[in-house]
Amino acid sequence: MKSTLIKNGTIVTASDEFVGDVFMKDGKIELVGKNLDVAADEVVDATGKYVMPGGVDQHTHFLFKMDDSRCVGWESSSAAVCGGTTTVVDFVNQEIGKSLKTSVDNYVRDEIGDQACCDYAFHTVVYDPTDELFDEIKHLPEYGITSVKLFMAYKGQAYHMEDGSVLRALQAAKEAGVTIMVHAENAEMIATLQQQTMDAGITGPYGHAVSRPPIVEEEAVRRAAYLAELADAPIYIVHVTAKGAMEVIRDAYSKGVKIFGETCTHYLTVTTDVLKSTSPENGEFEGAKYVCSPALRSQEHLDAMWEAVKKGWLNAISSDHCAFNFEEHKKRGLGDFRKIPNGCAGVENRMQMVWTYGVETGKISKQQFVELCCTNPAKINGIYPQKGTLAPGSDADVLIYDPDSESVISMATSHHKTDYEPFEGRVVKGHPSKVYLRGELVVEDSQYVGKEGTGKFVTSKPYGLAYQK
Ligand code: DUC
Ligand code: ZN
Ligand code: ZN
Repeated sequence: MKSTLIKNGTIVTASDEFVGDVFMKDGKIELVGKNLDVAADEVVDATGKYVMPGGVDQHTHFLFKMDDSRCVGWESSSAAVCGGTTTVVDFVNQEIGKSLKTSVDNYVRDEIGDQACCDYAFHTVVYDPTDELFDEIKHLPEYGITSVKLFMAYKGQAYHMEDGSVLRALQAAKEAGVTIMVHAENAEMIATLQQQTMDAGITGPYGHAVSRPPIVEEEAVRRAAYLAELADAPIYIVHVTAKGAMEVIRDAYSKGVKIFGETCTHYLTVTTDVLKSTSPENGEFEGAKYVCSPALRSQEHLDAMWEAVKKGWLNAISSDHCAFNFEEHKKRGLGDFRKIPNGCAGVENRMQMVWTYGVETGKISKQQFVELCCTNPAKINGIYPQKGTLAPGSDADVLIYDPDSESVISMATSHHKTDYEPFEGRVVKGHPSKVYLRGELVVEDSQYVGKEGTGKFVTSKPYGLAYQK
């Protein structure tokens, strides 16, 4: 395999920033330093650009089903690398009646096949909480998988889990260094509020936010913290959106509970108002484009999320990419917001959005950007330092980011393969000038130039960051 020397870029890691060079060979980073004097097959001038680790997005659903809708799958995985994300940690849903291992094997064969454009690790999602399942959790690291997600939300869906299942999962997981993740919203409160919201005549997309106020998240996060304390096991709260929920995590952690959490791009950059948006073609149903769970919040909560990522109270930013289409999927909820499938595309936009609205505005430093979007997600999922950093021996996953350009997010240029873009019209500063995946150039000027199927499975190791309190 060929060698590449990236010269004179501003190298940014979670702890460093300097003008220097990166030398990569045979898919690995060999040297990072100043004025490297080494022969390479190719020399790339990165003057004026930032050279960073490829992004790690620890929260994507390239397969998610809600009622009869299923989101766009791996055929759109070039979107990840085009946005600077070289590794995703994707959710594999347990097939009812089957083991996690079989579910993963089927997923790799039937859903990924030879389509992966980015590398991938997995979390498994519990659908069938049997004795065998809890036993299998202890063996997951043998398959290179070290995290399991349970949904506390979604009453009536197969994946909704009771507290007892969360507790049993925590108890099993800690025996093997597996990290339990939860989608924390109170399912009972939501179901009741949904009915009341419908009865009050609020049937459109805004009803989604009305029936999922911040307190339903705060309550479930508090319960999750108690469950983790009871099990004396780490717990990771995915997609934190609400100020109160974040404060529960912050305060429980400082009390000694091993509780951690992430937030997502949209919970930092989009307010709940969009659920009320209208358009000539879709009328008040336009807001369905922004239905995701938890619901989008007011500016006060967005500000709290920025403070939390800056201060380290939340330690990662993910996309929660779950790419439902508008015409085929979202429209199933016309007249009843409960039937709008929850989720939006976003894997392509995460790094540009966080850079623009976080780094460019001074809310977070460049080092924090790398920490939140690359390094911490790799550490949480046991794939660091193979992924998430620029260091000798790491995979040569490199993002060369040109900070000077300005562009507008638009469906016309997106790789999500959806029929709308949730961040449509947002102006972003900078773009991926080049992206390397294990030393191979896969993106040039935000365009995919790689070969589908080059993405590979990454083995996660147990006892990730959540165990290292
Ligand atoms: N929330 C979403 O918005 N989409 C996927 C699943 C979830 O919990
Ligand atoms: Zn979720
Ligand atoms: Zn999700």
